Amino acid sequence: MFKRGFKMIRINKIATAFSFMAVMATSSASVLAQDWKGWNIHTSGYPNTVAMDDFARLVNEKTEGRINLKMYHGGTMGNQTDAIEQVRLGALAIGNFSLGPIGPVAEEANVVSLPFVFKSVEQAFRAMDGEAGKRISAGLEKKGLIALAYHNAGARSFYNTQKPIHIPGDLQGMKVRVMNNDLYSGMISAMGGNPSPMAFSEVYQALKTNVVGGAENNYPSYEATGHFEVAGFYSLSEHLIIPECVCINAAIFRGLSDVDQKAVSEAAQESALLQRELWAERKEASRKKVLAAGVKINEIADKAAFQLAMKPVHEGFLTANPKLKSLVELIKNTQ
Ligand code: GTR
Repeated sequence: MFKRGFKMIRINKIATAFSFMAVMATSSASVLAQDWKGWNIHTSGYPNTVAMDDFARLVNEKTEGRINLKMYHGGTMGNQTDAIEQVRLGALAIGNFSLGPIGPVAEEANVVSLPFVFKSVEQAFRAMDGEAGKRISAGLEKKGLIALAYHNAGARSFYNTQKPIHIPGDLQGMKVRVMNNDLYSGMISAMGGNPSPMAFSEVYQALKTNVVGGAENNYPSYEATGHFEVAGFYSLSEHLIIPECVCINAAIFRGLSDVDQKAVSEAAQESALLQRELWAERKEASRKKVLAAGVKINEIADKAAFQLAMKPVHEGFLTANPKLKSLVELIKNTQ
């Protein structure tokens, strides 16, 4: 009796020990495993979409399953301005954002939204990979966002439903959709147009129903959204070169172990290389597709006239943000 009782106690103890271990295993797994949500505005097949899916796969692989990132593409988790706030708050962990709509919340990032501040896409990346990029990333971090990597979004040009644009005056009286950032509204006003800030998802209908007469974007976005079907004049002003970031909520990133921080950073860097490769291909494919669809593309012989028209925009910005002067100079002086 005594012996059996003793055995029972031992069995019970062992069983308790096992269930304790099981609980520990599950709870430590749930402490370690994190489920992240990621935001992306673009649809299937777009360079950023492919690269962000690759990023999610690499994050999972490199953290050995400790982090699962689920990407929500096509802006299904809300418009970009709202999504930036969601990532800053940590409701979404990651966003693939244009620095354009981030500018109003992180002043250093806003310098890239000064029209013609970069000389070319190549020079923009040299600046972003150097000291200027560091200062912009530090500015983002102060606002709760860590830029893990930068994507290429080429150069943006004007397109509209009516005519080729050759000189700034051609935009006189035209209602032009812009992203949410006062610099872009100022840019259109300085050319005599009427700026209309609007979410990306609304632009197709707005062009189709003549709510706006024009908009501006790079070739891949102009093509992927179908805007070329309803606005058939694309004029190569290349007035804005806006890098895009793979941005993570700063607190979430800082909460990771050193090993996982490294894994997530590497995943972003690697997938950004893929994005830049795919970008080059897509830019050409999109150009060909819109041409074949009958879009009238025109070069702009005198870009200096557009640059001159942007002088008050630059001056107004620097008067309001004198401490950003050195960053603007740093960008302009990048070879
Ligand atoms: C695209 C960019 C998007 C979004 C969009 C827009 O080129 O990749 O993030 O900013 O332009 O015009 O709203």
